[in-house]
Amino acid sequence: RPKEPVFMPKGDEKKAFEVPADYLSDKYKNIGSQVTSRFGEEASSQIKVSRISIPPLGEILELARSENFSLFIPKHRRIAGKLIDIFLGMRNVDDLLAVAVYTRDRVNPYLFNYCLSVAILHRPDTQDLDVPSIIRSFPDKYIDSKVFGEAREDANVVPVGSRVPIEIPKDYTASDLEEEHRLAYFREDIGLNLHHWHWHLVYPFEGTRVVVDKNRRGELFYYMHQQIIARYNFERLCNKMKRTERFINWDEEIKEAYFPKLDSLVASRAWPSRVGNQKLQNIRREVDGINIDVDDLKRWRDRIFAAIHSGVAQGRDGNIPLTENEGIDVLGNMVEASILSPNQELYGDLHNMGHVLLSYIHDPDHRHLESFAVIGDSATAMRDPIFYRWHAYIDDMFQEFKQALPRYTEAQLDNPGVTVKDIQIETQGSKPNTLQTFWQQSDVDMSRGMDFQPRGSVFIRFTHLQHRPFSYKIQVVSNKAREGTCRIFLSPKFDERGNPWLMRDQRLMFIELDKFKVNLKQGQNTITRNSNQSSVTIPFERTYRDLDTSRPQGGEALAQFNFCGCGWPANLLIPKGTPEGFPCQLFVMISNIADDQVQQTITGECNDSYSYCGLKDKLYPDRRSMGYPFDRTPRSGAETLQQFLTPNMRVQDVNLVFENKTYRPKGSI
Ligand code: CUO
Repeated sequence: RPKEPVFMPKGDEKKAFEVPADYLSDKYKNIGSQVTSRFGEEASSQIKVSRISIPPLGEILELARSENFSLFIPKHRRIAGKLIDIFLGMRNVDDLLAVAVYTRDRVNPYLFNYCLSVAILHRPDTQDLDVPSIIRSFPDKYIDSKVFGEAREDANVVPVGSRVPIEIPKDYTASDLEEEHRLAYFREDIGLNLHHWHWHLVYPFEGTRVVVDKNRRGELFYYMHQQIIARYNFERLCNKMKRTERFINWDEEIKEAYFPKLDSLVASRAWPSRVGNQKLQNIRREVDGINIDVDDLKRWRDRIFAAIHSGVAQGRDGNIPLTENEGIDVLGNMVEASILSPNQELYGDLHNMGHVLLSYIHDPDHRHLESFAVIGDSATAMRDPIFYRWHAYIDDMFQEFKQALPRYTEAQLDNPGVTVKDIQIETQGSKPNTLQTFWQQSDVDMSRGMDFQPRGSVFIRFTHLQHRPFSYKIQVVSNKAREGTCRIFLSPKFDERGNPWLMRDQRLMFIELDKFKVNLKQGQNTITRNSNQSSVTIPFERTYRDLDTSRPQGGEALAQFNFCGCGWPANLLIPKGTPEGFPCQLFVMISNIADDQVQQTITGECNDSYSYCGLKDKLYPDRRSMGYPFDRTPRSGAETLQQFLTPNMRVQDVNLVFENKTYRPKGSI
């Protein structure tokens, strides 16, 4: 069994809680003293938990401790909302600790972990507490189930100093006979799935308004997932595959299969697989409180398209126009759907319920007593190829709206007086304008998520994509001293047939690499920027590490640190490329600061992955529509990228070379 999540600062494993006797769950009541002494022996100090009157848990207890938990299931969401409210409603940290200790042994462990994480992220008095990385609490959501047997063996037989990392093979979920398996390195990247889990933790779609109502969250839902699709399609092209097909016909068989080979340690069950050629079915699952038809999805879809085409949403209390700049935010909340949807009775819960229908495709009426598949959990959803087909469909709805917007005029793109003269990528040991990728192995300690004696570190070693660090060197001439925003994107140069793109298609292929403010002086300027400064990514260590090992000190910094577990994993900043070199186009633009700038003070150190994750408790720090300048259909006459360019933009051909070699880990995390 996994050790259940314990929210204690790391390094404090020697501390024990002194718990009021009646807090112990029934299971432990009669053996309370033995339980206490088992863990108490190791403890150097005790934390006294106060005895408070615990609010009734009611429905929260209906999700058994051994079941799986998914935010996409309305009943689970509802009870999560209740538990979050209980945690948020506690008067102070002592009371929060008391109720957390009380609930920990009673409620479902995944539910508990999620709700307490949300509460810690949002309570003003817990900003100096760490949220442990989910990979340490529940490694079973990320790692081949075989590993745990080996780990248990190691922990029992091999002394701590002599353990060698347990290696997860790079190809364990399928063979090369399955074409989709070429993308497994991306879909199953641990950091990528951690990012997605973290994003949804930071932007929940249900709960009290304080937790949900964040600046431009609907638009960010659209943009972050649009970029996932663009990046996935980029990787597909690198692997000589065409772009992913939208899952548009919901009566058609789904050809993609997926066998996750993950075991839920909490539920003691394997995550269900999906064989090829399954069809969506109506769901009747009393146990989960889900009664939903494929036709429900179709009705919601049609109503959403009606809103897009009329430019107006029917709100609960009157019409809401889908305006040029804010319409996408309304639409994001409507499609997802979040509680900020203008009218959930009418527009339903399309995207979330799509996840649900897909996740129960193998047992729609619960006759086999099976739980949901990986697509039903934000921690695991990105592993399955169907995730991308579903989100390609969702993105297409957003693009339908974007296409109807007025096109950017040259004046809205240009920055008069600013000319980008030259761009160069410099990678150590490579020719100019070459990006270099390769396989790298890393070791991560899994012992926190496993409860067996004797303890001690148990490392797993996994293989992931990586790129050599590089820098951009950008030459800009300005006719006066000014500020500007430098926006950097990358796109494949050719489509899957090897033809140059039309701009209306290529605009959807641009992946954001970086965005930052520049101070230009009058005349010639050289801007140098390193790849590890990207506004898209977080450093590799932060994705995996328990956030306390190298953390900055002080409450403010820590709060930022928790939030910034959200961020694209740095190892996937650059797509894989090909051994012979994959031709790409690097796009750089210096936009006019007058239309970019958001007036606010940004404090704290961790504001380094705002492109996909925003800033904690702040406005999204770029006033333009997310994805600018590629979020709209190009103006007429700009059929190709070259024709699209204004003087403040420039494109450079870049060669993306993959070295098929695996580098051993330098150190462990
Ligand atoms: Cu992130 Cu569908 O929204 O998984």
